[in-house]
Amino acid sequence: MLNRIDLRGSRRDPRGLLPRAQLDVSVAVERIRPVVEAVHQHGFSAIREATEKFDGVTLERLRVPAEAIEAAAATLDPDVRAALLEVIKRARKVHADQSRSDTTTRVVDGGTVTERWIPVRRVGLYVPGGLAVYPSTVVMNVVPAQVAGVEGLVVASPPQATNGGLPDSRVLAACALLGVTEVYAVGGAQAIAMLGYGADGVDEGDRCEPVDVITGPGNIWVTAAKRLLRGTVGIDAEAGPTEIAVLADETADPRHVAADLISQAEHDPLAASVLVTDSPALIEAVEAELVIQVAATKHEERVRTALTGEQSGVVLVDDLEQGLAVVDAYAAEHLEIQTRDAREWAMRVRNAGAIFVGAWSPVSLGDYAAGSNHVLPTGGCARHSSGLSVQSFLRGIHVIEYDEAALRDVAGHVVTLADAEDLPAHGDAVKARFPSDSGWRAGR
Ligand code: HSO
Ligand code: ZN
Repeated sequence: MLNRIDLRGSRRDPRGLLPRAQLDVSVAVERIRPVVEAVHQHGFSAIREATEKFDGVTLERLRVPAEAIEAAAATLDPDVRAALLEVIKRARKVHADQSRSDTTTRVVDGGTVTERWIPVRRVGLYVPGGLAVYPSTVVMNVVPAQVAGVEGLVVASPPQATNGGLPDSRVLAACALLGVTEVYAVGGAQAIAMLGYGADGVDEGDRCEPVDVITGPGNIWVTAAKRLLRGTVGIDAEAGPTEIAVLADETADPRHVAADLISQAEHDPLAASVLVTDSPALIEAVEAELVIQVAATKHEERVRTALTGEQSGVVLVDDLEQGLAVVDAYAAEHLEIQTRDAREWAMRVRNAGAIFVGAWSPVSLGDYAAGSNHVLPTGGCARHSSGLSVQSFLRGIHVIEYDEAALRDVAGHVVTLADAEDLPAHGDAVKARFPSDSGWRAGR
């Protein structure tokens, strides 16, 4: 079922040889530019028009009424409620440990640099609709923002024709459980534009103030809109279709490997499932399992499309050393290590959104209940970006405070460097404070 790539004996850089869909966000950016511009200029009427066109819903107002959020919480299935409360608890535990405290460095006597960590004032969290509904994503976005101390938390999620034009009721219930009351029934590029520029709805209480940061996953239109708005607002890493890579040796259980590959393929026909192994026997066993398990899975068609797509495949390597180089080059959103001495191999990985170690830590655990965050960099962005965390919602500000003696002490170096850069006015700004002093060079 999976494409096969045999890298045994190859010494080439594996980067260009691995399966990965070529998603061209820049084409999507041009397609959604008119929508974003229309929302910027016309606000509600443009949002309404786009929502009619893309979601088949006629919006009466932007904001979801408080009663609708409360009603969603009240009618939530008790098992789903219990599960959400447990995962909120676990996520809070992990994210609380990411809190930053201010640090003050005494550089010299009378000279300090303090780093203050200040939360972003207002954040827009995008929760996708589409093929599935994602109350878990509400948790993964809201928890780190709350731990960071963000005051204004806003959720936007597409309206569902099947829910009276409101976002999915499980998404609304998750908002209620987390104490989020500002929710907008807007999806797609129009939601990102609304969050970035703000928009007036039908009355006083229906206004969306612009946010400072937008986070959360979404389809290619959402990603394109985030790229367009970047700069106007901060955004988290661009999210593409979900990915799982499994680094496995002959000790891995093929039933588990197959199930895990299928689990992420379930998200999207464009999802990527990649197995990297040094064991031809494991490949055959996993393929046999895939035949059985794919036929029995609920979203068979979507899963089959994802697994047989160019973005998925199995990579055969000489040994785990080469396998490690391959998974590092791939930089998967999710990487499972199903090998002997899994923890040791995991410790050597440099590039991955999140790493799942050993037989008992499947990606599905992290998707919901490990306490870790599931908003992770895709498409190789794990080489340079991290998943969502408390840090995503904080800014570190340096506060510099020197007294007269400490400034005088270093003034010569400032003047020297200012002269070296041919920016003498920089040096003059220091000299002006010491009019009776002269001979500002060489450390004086
Ligand atoms: N695997 C997805 C997250 C998710 N899975 C939500 C299920 N629900 C991206 O990390
Ligand atoms: Zn998932």
